[in-house]
Amino acid sequence: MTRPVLLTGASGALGRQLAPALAAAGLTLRLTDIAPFPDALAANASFTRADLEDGVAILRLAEGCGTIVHFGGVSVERPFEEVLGPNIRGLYHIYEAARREGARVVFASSNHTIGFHERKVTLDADCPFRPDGFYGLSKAYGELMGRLYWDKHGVENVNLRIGSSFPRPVDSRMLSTWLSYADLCRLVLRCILAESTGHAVIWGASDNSRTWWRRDHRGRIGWAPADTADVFAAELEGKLSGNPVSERYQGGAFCAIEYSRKE
Ligand code: 15L
Repeated sequence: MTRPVLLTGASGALGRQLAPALAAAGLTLRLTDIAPFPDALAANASFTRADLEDGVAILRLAEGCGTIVHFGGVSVERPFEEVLGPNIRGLYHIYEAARREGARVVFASSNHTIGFHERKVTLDADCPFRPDGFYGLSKAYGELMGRLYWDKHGVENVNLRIGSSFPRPVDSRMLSTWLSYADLCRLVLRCILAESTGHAVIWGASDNSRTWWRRDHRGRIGWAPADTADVFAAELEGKLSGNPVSERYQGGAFCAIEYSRKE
């Protein structure tokens, strides 16, 4: 039988999609977040409020779990000091808990780990990191933490380099980066159920023909996206940001935040 799954960030936009989907798949869920869980709880789910910076609380929550689906922490660009606690120290608590329990980690990484690659290039998942801010840097650290814990302790981890997961794409960039909620939920379920993963990196995007991303480790978990942003192309193709820095790089508007490079 599958051991319980701990889902952090359960009260966030993506956590609220994942909680009912994973519960409906029959998994026993422990949900946690620093904010209250706003939705009805499934019979096979419980919720505990906790701060990722509280290592003892995280260890307790992870007891007996086979997977930690880590969607908690800061999810947009913020000043360094705000990112530090949840995304750096908090991530260490997640990995220490996974090590103790022999659990797999499914990590919500982000396209902002590679945001300063230009849009004209197509990337494989083993491309160099080019973070576009402190948030993207913290996600790159998270992926490298996974690398370390797999190499040193055999802690399996799947790092989902999520593009833009929203109800629908809203601009031309998202014709390349959109991940539908349904594809996200199927992806995370496969990450939990897959026989073995090692340290894996997977682009979190639907089947978008305008994609900037190519090879990754999805073959290990048996996932392929079913949705596509292409059906929104006629409506969104001309919907540009108007900012040349945003339009040049894959990370879009995050690249333009406090951008001060001259050439
Ligand atoms: C992310 O990592 C953010 O969490 C999300 O809010 C979006 O900004 C997304 O990236 C994106 O790049 O569209």
